[in-house]
Amino acid sequence: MPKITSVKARLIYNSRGTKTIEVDVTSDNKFLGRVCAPSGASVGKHEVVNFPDGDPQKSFQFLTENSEKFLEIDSTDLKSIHDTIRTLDPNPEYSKIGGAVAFAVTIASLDSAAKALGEPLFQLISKEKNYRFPFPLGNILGGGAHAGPGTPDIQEILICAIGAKSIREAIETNLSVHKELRNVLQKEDPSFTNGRGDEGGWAPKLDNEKALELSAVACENLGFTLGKEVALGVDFASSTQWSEKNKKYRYERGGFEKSPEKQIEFVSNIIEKYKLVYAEDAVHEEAFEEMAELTAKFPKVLITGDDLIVTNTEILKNAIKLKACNAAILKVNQAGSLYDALEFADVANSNNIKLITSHRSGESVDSHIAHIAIGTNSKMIKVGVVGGERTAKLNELIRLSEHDLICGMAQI
Ligand code: 2PG
Ligand code: MG
Repeated sequence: MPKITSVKARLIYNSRGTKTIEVDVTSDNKFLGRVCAPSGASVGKHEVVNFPDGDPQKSFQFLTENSEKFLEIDSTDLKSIHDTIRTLDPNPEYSKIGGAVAFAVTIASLDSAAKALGEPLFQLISKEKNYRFPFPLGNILGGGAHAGPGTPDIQEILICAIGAKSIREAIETNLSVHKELRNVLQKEDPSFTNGRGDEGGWAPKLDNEKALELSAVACENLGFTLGKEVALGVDFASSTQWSEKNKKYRYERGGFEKSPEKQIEFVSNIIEKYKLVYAEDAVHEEAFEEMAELTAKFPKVLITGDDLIVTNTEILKNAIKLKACNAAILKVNQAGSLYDALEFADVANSNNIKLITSHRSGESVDSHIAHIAIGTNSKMIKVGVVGGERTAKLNELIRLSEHDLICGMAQI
């Protein structure tokens, strides 16, 4: 079995130009696994700590001082690597070492192991040996915490080529809708600058309703029927709007407020009108009962928890008990280590909760989440449509289509 012979950290920059940590794990002095930690802008309250006191330098220093603790560990042995991190930092929130380090060290170790064994990473991650491609779920229009003033309050309008028969067709369809949406936006507003949000979705000066309407027009212009070849999804990221003090959702850009009951009505109308296949964080991160109401009302829509569940196994178990969602986002860095995230995936998969492996808004050109999505049996991969750090993941999926181990698209 391959043995870890070195662990080295460095500080580099993510797609937002913010400092982050990259970790190199080498096995047998020659097999390099390299992983850069991503970071979110709309961060869930119960996510682990990304960096101690928000400072990447502290993570860098801590890992550099303790790097020899990982030497000689079998790099395929995710549990031992996780346990070593846990010995260094037993805090559930990874507040000493930083979740970013737990993320990078565990994935880089497996990446290095995959190279040593000559096997793709997804195979090392997977328990079942039944591989399928997740449907790419791509941000075509951004607002909220991912774009500037004048853009919609809703964080993301997403496209998913639900009728695609291959991963390439799914990617090309998403690209065509993203492109057509630019034409539609330019027609609507000739002064539109083609500006884009953090994840590559267009960032026009539009209200929520108009943004959804024009996204639907782009699909229709290409001859697609919503709900057939393609479907729209929305990440409402509702915690951004929620005011705990006023017990209301405040849509500052739209200039209106909604009570929790009205929020359900607002979201339900959007789901029905635009035939959404996917609705993420439609209510705020602690509104499990309201999520349960939506899950019961829309059994065919992926009612998804992101900030609500934060890739936390205990929170997921509670959500399952309350029937608060039928789908969950998997972001490894919300949980910390890959070991934590795979434990989460197991619970989700054995309870019929559909997984959506996701990027963060601050990303690197790493493509490991393509493997993590396949290895965790995710039905979708939320990854953006354009932008180097987004296409890196999509292009890896295309490379993986050369493997005859993966049999077709997932069943949503
Ligand atoms: C989200 C993510 C990714 P962030 O809210 O789902 O789209 O955004 O990484 O900013 O949390
Ligand atoms: Mg989200």
